[in-house]
Amino acid sequence: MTSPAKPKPAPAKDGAPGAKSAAVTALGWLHTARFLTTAPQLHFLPELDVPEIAFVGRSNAGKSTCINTLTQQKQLAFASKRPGRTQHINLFALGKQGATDAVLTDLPGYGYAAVPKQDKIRWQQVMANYLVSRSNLQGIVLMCDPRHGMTELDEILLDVIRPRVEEGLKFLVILTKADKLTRAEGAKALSIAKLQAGGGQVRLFSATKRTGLEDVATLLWDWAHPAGAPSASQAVSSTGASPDPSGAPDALGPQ
Ligand SMILES: Nc1nc2c(ncn2[C@@H]2O[C@H](COP(=O)(O)OP(=O)(O)OP(=O)(O)O)[C@@H](O)[C@H]2O)c(=O)[nH]1
Ligand SMILES: [Mg+2]
Repeated sequence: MTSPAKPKPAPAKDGAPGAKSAAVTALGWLHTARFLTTAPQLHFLPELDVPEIAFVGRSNAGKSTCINTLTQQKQLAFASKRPGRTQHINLFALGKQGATDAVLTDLPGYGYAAVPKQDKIRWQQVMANYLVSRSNLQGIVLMCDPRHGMTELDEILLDVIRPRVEEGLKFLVILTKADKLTRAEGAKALSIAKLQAGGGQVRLFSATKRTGLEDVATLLWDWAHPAGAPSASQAVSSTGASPDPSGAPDALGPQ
């Protein structure tokens, strides 16, 4: 008996014939994103058993903008010129309605100078706990503005997640705002970040020019649909954390 076929993007190599259709599948999947829930603290997050992909990085690096670009939605995640815009952990469900097969997590950024030191420390602990203990975490996307390079706080984060990456957690460094770099600066930033990423992948990305969009989308699709994994489950609805079928935010809404 054959198992039901699952949409599988062909292997994505830039320029390869399958890359385009893989990206179309991946972008279509990402476009299904809808607000799931928001939590001020870790223990308010629903337990889920679908793969979760977290976006982390310094405040203002472009995490929320990247999520909006990947999902092709203008205001799914709140982005702002003012650092510190995202202050809660916001979850977005992916997959056809009623068959959520993955979740994207937009985390508040770290390193925002105006935040009191105590709050910074508290947040670093919350985030470290999340990254270390979230059992359905499948991958981490570290957003980094290549004009600033990897900062001390990024290095701390790398140390926190290293054991999980060694155990198979997927890891991608996105060098954001690539539109602000010349081609040579981009190439240099890429090779430096590859040295620092310790086994993770690195991509240049621009929300304004859509640089790297198809490649990153395909990568995330592959993370969430590893070969041999069971097909999309009803896991989210079974936890009672089912998204509103209308796709509308709940009373709290993302922060
Ligand atoms: N030029 C350019 N600007 C970008 C890009 N991505 C994000 N930005 C801008 O960077 C600023 C911060 O973007 P956000 O997406 O809010 O950053 P964030 O990492 O979510 O910030 P916090 O929520 O504070 O952690 C906004 O003004 C965005 O328009 C990009 O690819 N190119
Ligand atoms: Mg944000």
